[in-house]
Amino acid sequence: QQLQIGPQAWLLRGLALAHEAELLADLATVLQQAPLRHMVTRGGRRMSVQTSSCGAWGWTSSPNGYAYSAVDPQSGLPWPAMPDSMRQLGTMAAQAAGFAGFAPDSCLINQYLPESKMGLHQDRDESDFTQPIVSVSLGMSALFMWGGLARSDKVQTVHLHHGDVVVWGGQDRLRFHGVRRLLGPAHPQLGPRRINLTLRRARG
Ligand code: MD5
Ligand code: FE
Repeated sequence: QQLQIGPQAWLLRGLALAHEAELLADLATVLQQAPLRHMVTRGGRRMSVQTSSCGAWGWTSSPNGYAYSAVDPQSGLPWPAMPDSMRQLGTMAAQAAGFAGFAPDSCLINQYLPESKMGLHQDRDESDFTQPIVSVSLGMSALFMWGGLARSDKVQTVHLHHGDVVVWGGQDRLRFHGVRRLLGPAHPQLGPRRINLTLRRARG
């Protein structure tokens, strides 16, 4: 099932379900090498979401600002390689939404617990806004906020469930968005949490 949520944004319901077992196994391997941690925002506040990354570039946040880094600042080591399961799902989902040739070089992993949320923001730390972003939801459902190009624009709410994939690019690439809260029961496999994989082209 495909739902168009903007001129160049698509919600691909359940697209990740066929790859669930491999995604979850690969995720566990990545998180053993680069554990989830609370980063601190530019404003000095601890994020309620826990994050890690894999791929050539990982998104980092600190009071010095937001940046893509080739190394995990916590270990000093390169981020774990991006598993094929994540890379291929990103390329395939982008293709299905009309963005052929998407080759992600970064996968941000966000873990939400029932009390976590993510305020309204734009993703603008990447070097090329013509590249789309692919988001994969796993675990508990979430109430997602989907706004416009100005922070004050009206916000739509979208429910995201385990296995849903969202692709947004083109004129929708810089929309404000966030996660208001988690919804419903704990997930049978993942428990009382939600994991979001955000596949991006960070550089070049
Ligand atoms: C998440 N993550 O669920 C969210 C949403 C982030 C982040 O926003 O920067 O780590 S992934 C989001 C998403 C879905 C659909 C549209 C848009 C973003 N968007 O218009 O930007 O952890
Ligand atoms: Fe975002």
